[in-house]
Amino acid sequence: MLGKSVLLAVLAALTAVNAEGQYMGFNYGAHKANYQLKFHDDFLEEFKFAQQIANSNGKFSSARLYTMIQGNEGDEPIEAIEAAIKTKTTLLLGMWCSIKPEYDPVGHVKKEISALKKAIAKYGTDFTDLVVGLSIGSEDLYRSSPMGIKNKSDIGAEADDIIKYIKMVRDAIADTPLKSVPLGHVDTWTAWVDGSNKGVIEALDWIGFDGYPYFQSNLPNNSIEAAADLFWESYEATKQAVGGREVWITETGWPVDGKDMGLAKANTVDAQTYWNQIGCALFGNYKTWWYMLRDADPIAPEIEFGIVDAKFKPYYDLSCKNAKPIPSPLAVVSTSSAAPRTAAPSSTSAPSTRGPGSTFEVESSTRGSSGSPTNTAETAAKTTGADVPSSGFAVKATIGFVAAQVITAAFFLL
Ligand SMILES: *[C@@H]1O[C@H](CO)[C@@H](O)[C@H](O)[C@H]1NC(C)=O
Ligand SMILES: CC(=O)N[C@H]1CO[C@H](CO)[C@@H](O)[C@@H]1O
Repeated sequence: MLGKSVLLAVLAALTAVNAEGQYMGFNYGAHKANYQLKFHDDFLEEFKFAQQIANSNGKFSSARLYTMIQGNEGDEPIEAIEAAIKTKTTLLLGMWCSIKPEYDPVGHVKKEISALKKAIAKYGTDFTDLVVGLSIGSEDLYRSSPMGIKNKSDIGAEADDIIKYIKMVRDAIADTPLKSVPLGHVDTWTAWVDGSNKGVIEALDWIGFDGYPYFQSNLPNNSIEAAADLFWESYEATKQAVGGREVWITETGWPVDGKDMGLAKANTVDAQTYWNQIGCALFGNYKTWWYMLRDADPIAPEIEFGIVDAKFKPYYDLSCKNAKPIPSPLAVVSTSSAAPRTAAPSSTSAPSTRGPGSTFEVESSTRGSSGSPTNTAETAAKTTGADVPSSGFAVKATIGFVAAQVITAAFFLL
C-alpha cells in the first residue's frame, strides 16, 4: 500500500515537472503574408485552431506576439489580446523596438508601453493572468550586427538601445499587476553568443532563442540530416553564453516551400522530419513558440514556414505520435523551473569559455516578413571548434528517460 502511494506521488510529481510552465505555442505576426493587418477575428480563428491540433505532447495554447499595438500606429492594444482572453491562450508579449531614427524610436517604445498599460486597464486580470513573459524587441541585435547589415536585413537596434528600453519597461510596469512578469529579449542565437551583447543579457530575466538550421547555409552541410545536431549545438551554445538565465525557444521551424539554403531544402518531407525530431523533443519539455502556425494567408510568402495552409489544412502529421524526437545530447532533466524567474542583473554571469571566440563564422539570410510588424530576418551561424555535442554522443537523459528510471525504481518499492 505504501509502495503504491509512493509510486502515485512520484508519478504526479513527474507529470507536474514535465508540464508546468512548459508553454507550447506559436508565433503570431501582426500581419498576414500579404501585409494586411490582422484583427480580432483573425487571431481568434488562429488561436482556436491551434488549441485543437491533436498532439500527444500537449496543447498549443500559447501565443508569442511581436507588438502591443494594433495596426502599428497610435497606442491601441493589439486585438490578439481579446482573442487570447476568449480562448485562454497564454501570452508571450512583445514590443517592437526597431524604428528608424527619423521616426523617433524612443517615442515608439513609449507607445508600446502605453498600449500595454491600456490593455491592463481595459482587461484587468483576465489579461494579466495570461501573460507569461514580455519580450523587449525581436532580432534587433541581429539586424544591427555587421552580419545583419551586410545581408540587408531591415533596421535594427543596438545593445545600448535595448538596455535603455528594458529599463523603461521595468520602470513603467513597476506599479502594475505585471510588475513581476519576467522580461526578456528575443534574438538570433548568434546575437547571444556575441560578447558585445553581454549588457543586454545582464539586464534580462530570460533569453529568447531563435535558431534555424535551414538558414545556416554558410556550413558545408546544413541538410535536414544535420539539422538536429545544428539545432542543439546552437541551443547549448546559447545556454553557455547567458550566465544561467533561462533560455526560451522563441522561434524555430523548417519551411515547406522556398529556395534551397545550402544543402537545406524547403519541402514538406523535411519540414515533417524537423517537426518530429526537434518539435516533438521540445513540446512539453521546453518553453516553445514554434515558427509558425500559418503564414500563407491569403498568399504564400517567399519562404513558407506555416504548418498549415491558408485553410488550416496541416501540411504534415502534427501529432508527434510516430515521431522519433532527438533530445539534446547534453539534456539532463529539463530545468525550466530551476532558473530564477527574476534573476537580478548581476555580474555573476560567466562568459562562455567555448563561445564564439575568434573562430566564429556567421552567415545570415532574410526570412519572410509575416512574423513582425516590419521585415524580420534570420541568422544562421556556427561556432567552429566549439566543444559541441555530436549525435553519436547522444544520451537518453531526457525527462522521459529519467521518469522511466524513477518509475522502475518505484515499482521495486511495491
Ligand atoms: C550531412 O550530414 C548528415 C549528418 O551528419 C549526413 O547524414 C549526411 O550524409 C551529410 N550529407 C552530406 C551531403 O555530406
Ligand atoms: C553577406 C551575407 O551574409 N549574405 C548572405 C545573406 O543571406 C543569403 C541567403 O538569403 C546568403 O546566401 C548570403 O550568403
